[in-house]
Amino acid sequence: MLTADDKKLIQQTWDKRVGAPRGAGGGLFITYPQTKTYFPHFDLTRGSDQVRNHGKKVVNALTSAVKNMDNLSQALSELSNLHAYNLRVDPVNFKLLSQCFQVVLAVNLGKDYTPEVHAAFDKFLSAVAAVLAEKYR
Ligand code: ZNH
Repeated sequence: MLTADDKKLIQQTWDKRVGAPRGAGGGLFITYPQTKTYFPHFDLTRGSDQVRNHGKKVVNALTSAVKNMDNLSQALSELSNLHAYNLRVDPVNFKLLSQCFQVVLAVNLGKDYTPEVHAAFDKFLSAVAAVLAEKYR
């Protein structure tokens, strides 16, 4: 469960616009190349239009998740359908992405990446991943 303090930290960090989520996508493809198999139709060259557009969509989705932390299932319900029924992304990949996200966050925040920030994002990203994966069977 996200505490009130967790939520505040996430909101504050998010508002600083650290650009973490987009770096995380690139990190995902480099660190876990198997994740590229979900994007056979993409030009995965760093900074390609497709990669940038996709990054923007994911960031927008996460921004709306940050704004709706008390209501994640509802806020992400369409995305949940998409990932479960259409894309069929193996849920393990959500963990990998969260990992990359934390690394980029740490690099961007430097000393502001406190254990509290780390823990809050861990919970938040797990909650997002749980919603995206809740319709799998
Ligand atoms: Zn995902 C898509 C979000 C994870 C894979 N995604 C997508 C989108 C969004 C998202 C917003 C768009 C939609 C539309 O268009 O409508 N994701 C997301 C999030 C997350 C994710 C938030 C977490 C956190 N994904 C993921 C992973 C993977 C994926 C991990 C694998 C690896 N996605 C995907 C795909 C797609 C998507 C494949 C489709 C693309 C195209 O465009 O085609």
